[in-house]
Amino acid sequence: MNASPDSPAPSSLVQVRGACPHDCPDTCALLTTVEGGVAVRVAGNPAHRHTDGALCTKVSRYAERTYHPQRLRQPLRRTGPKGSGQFEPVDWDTALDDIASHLRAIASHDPQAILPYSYAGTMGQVQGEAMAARFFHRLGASLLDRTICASAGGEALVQTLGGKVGMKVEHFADARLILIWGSNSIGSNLHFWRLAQQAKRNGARLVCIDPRRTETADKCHEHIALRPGTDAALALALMHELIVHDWLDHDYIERHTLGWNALRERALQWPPERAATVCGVPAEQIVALARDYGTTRPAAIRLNYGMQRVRGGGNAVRAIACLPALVGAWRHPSGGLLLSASGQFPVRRAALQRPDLLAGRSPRTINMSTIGDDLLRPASADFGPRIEALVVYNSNPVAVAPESGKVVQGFQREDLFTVVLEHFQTDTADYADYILPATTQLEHWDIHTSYGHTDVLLNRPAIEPVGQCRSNTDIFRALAARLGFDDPCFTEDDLQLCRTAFGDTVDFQQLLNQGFATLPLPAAPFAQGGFPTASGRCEFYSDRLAAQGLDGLPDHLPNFETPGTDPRYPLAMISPPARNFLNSSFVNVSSLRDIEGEPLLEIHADDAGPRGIQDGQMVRVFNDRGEYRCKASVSRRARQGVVNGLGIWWRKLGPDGTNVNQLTSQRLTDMGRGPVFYDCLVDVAGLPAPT
Ligand SMILES: Nc1nc2c(c(=O)[nH]1)N[C@H]1C(S)=C(S)[C@@H](COP(=O)(O)OP(=O)(O)OC[C@H]3O[C@@H](n4cnc5c(=O)[nH]c(N)nc54)[C@H](O)[C@@H]3O)O[C@H]1N2
Ligand SMILES: Nc1nc2c(c(=O)[nH]1)N[C@H]1C(S)=C(S)[C@@H](COP(=O)(O)OP(=O)(O)OC[C@H]3O[C@@H](n4cnc5c(=O)[nH]c(N)nc54)[C@H](O)[C@@H]3O)O[C@H]1N2
Ligand SMILES: [Mo]
Repeated sequence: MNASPDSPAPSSLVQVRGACPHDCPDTCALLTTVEGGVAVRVAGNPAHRHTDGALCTKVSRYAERTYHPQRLRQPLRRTGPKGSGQFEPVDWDTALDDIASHLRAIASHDPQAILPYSYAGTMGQVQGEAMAARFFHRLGASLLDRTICASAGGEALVQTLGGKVGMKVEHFADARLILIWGSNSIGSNLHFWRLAQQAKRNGARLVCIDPRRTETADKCHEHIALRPGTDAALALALMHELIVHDWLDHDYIERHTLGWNALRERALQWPPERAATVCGVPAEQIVALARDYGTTRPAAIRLNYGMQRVRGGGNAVRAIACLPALVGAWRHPSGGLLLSASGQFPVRRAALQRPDLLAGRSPRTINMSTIGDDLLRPASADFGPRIEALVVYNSNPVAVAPESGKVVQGFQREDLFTVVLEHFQTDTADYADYILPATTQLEHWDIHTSYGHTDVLLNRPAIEPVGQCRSNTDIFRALAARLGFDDPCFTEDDLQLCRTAFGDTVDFQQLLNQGFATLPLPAAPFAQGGFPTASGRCEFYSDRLAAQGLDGLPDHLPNFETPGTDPRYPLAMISPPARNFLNSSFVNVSSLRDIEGEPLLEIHADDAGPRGIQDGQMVRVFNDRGEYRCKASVSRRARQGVVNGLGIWWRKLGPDGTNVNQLTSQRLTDMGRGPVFYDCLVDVAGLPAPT
């Protein structure tokens, strides 16, 4: 069976090149084996250097997910009360006609009462915000501020380096020191971890900076288990040591940075002993890390998003992003920092999303991270109209948005008209008036950027849509036709949209032939400075932040909810993802759920002991926002004073119909208006064993 990619073989066995659609820095190249029209195997494409033929456990189960017995196969209309999950099948015309007439009626008085709600269920440029954005722009619907994941760190990076730019990931393999900062690479960035291991084999030292003793921390030479939300204090103390020991690259600082004197003054206020108290780690560990960082060349930082989900998340990312310039690490291809590479891709967003269809209207913007409060808000001069209709695609807000008690209350409103485009009847779909069955990545075209490498990937459909499923684009085209939107852009097909995404900047023929194309980028992007900031320098001090009334220099901002400030809730809770789930995706795939077992709260023996909590006991985790029940794991993965509520379970698959977001708050980060999932105080109590 020697099938060649994309071409039928005699046995009707074909291999189709694709791209993993999931929200993960790795964006793998896929090779799907199709036999008689059925996808029998989804594997990594060995021809793609970064994927190297290997997939994570989750996505190697993508065929199981695609043909899952509970996959939605036809449109459904609600028959029971909101949230009851009772639906009846209807045909597409009935569903689309009725949805169009509801939207038309609302738009006739104020289209801003309609809100799209989407995130990165697929990261595709086409099935994400292309036809959907055109549709909502033409309608004049409210705009959505897509903040739920990365906006604090993203904004911080823009304010410091000038964009979501940084090291090329492949060069990590040649670094001598790698700080893995706020990331569980083995769980969430596996293909980077491969490079880090290569570096380790070549003698590099790996340091993991994370409150949780993750699988990644286990495999690094050192683990710095700081308290959540204290990363800026650590970074400032590292700067203090770089200054007092003169481990600085004065020439680089002089030529390529802005605000050095001011930053120097700030950092000198952070001796290691002060940071040690804030971070809850020994001062000697900070001093030793500073020595390593100041004296090892090349030194690379793999920053990720885990550390920005707190009040001061933007400031923390800014403080860390200053470090490579101080030691001149950028001079070397294997020195510097990588948080996100997404700013490197020349995506033609305006051509895809067509904001010109707003035709001079400027609708209000709703922040997706405060959807709980916003659904409950009445009309007012400040807020504008009450939200009357919600169209959800590529997201599961009832499970993933903070303070789910409020989110559920909002979705429960009988006067809210909700449409959900989905693969499965998720927690969110339970609250829909209509559920529309959507295609998966095996069934549609798409084109992909990445935030962890710098290749463009094309995804070809491998199989026909399952059941009556239709792609997101197709559904929005059909709604546009019903609403009489006659701009020719509403009839473009998905392959045209794939071509539009990059225009001439990427060789589309190469994408068709090979499935991926590498962006031509320099090896050491800032070796000679040239940061994409207004000043062309790495901006330690930011005029733009100062003009917004913020501190122009990075500083440590304590969490909103700092342990010790409320005696009722002495424990800090973070809620990073369980390794075998992808946010709330895959929770319903049995083979993966079986590995995770059940919702867990990791707790340190010193915190479990006084509460009488035994390993494996059911516990109640609670604060003023709510209560969540799960199983305690008395574990060395938790540091003292911090509990880890692994996410993100479907509420309805948890023991009490809630998940960890029942406890998280809707407060926002210092920059980027992002959520503060890991800035959350709780207490925990054991529950009696069921008799
Ligand atoms: N398997 C798997 N992979 C995923 C995902 C998933 O759900 N599952 N999600 C994907 C998505 S949407 C994203 S955005 C990326 C995220 O990618 P990462 O940001 O790398 O996410 P995590 O691996 O969860 O790493 C976050 C780590 O930060 C730690 N952390 C929490 N608070 C702090 C803090 O205050 N300071 C520091 N230094 N560390 C802290 C957590 O314990 C956790 O280990 O991963 C993607 N990949
Ligand atoms: N407590 C806590 N909460 C968190 C986080 C945390 O660490 N802790 N992490 C946060 C982060 S980083 C993120 S990114 C968000 C993630 O939030 P979401 O982006 O909502 O991610 P998922 O939960 O994976 O839900 C995506 C949904 O999109 C659907 N989908 C996938 N592809 C398609 C498609 O082609 N068409 C349609 N119509 N649907 C599709 C999937 O079936 C899935 O149900 O959650 C955030 N919430
Ligand atoms: Mo995310």
